[in-house]
Amino acid sequence: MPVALVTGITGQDGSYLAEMLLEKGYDVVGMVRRSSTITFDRIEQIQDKITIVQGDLHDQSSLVNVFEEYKPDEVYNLAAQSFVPTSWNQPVLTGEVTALGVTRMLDAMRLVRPKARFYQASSSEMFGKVQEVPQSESTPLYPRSPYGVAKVYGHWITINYRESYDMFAVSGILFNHESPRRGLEFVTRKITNGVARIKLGLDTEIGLGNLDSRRDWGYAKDYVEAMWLMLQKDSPDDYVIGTGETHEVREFCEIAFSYADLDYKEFVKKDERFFRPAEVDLLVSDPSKAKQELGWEIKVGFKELVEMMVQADLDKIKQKLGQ
Ligand code: NAP
Ligand code: F7E
Repeated sequence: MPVALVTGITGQDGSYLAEMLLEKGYDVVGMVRRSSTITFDRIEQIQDKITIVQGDLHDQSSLVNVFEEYKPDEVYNLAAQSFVPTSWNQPVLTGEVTALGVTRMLDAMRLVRPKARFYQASSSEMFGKVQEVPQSESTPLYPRSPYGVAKVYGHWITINYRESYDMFAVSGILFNHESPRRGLEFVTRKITNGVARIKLGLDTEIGLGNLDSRRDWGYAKDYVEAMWLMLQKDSPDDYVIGTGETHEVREFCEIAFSYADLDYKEFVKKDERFFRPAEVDLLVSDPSKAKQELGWEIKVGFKELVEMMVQADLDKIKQKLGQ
């Protein structure tokens, strides 16, 4: 059985990717960092089917050890400090993990498993102040946060290792993708969880920042399929992955609240704390290369995604309340 190493397996994408790889017959090795409390909520259901190994993107020797011990055929580098606002408060940590962490992974692979295939989780945040609409693989990069800057580094070091050492190393430039497993601080899950809490009488409002910004939101489960497809190609290349549609945060609110028969205008309050020092106003992908070369397309559309997330939060909270 081929062996896949997944960093960031406890995160949203890592959990969906691991499930998909198990279905495809891989031995899945998930790298987790040590913490005083276990953060395995998203992988509870597959814990006995995967191998969990400790390692940290800060620590080179831990990465080399993982490569030596498990000899992966495919490596999915999903671990990162991934929350944009935190990147202004912790810019150096963000650079260490989200930028230099990629080099540590690539270098461990170069030394131990140079023939393995490497996937880097690049991001539409690299387009930032967009230079072109829609954004494709050739759109110039203009990041607007320390997170975006760190991802640009990770993106280019992946290309550099491919070109310098002839390694099979690729980047997926993924636009925002969400799910019921999304972290609670990201705007989509903050809204859907808030709607469920308001509907069930636990809260009376949600404080949000910029409702005007526009994002290209898709379903995370569709996006992990694209990661795998990129590593099955004959030759390595980078791909934009998104829906090709863009929606305002306000529109997300409208659909989420109306699914619960509520009017968002009554419950969404402006909160200055959630505005950013520099904003990414508009993201919209051109995923035509992925469609043509990978045969990849979304299965879940925007409205279905929003409603799925609200319903999942309603179910989760009702279960907790014993309803
Ligand atoms: P996520 O839910 O925030 O997961 C991040 C993962 O990284 C977690 O498993 C976390 O572990 C791990 N991690 C953080 N610091 C680490 C370190 N120093 N060493 C080892 N592991 C560490 O992120 P996601 O939404 O699944 O995204 C996956 C990747 O895709 C990230 O690189 C993200 O930047 C990128 N991306 C995401 C999107 C999106 O819309 N979701 C779009 C484009 C790119 P803990 O559980 O211990 O915190
Ligand atoms: O913000 C606005 C905020 O934090 C989306 C990460 O996965 O996708 C994600 O980054 C928009 C922004 O995601 C609130 O100003 C308004 O314009 O959900 P978000 P993000 O910053 O787009 C990219 C592709 C990644 O790579 C990242 O890892 O929503 N917004 N009010 C708010 N955002 C938050 N978080 N909270 C608010 O209250």
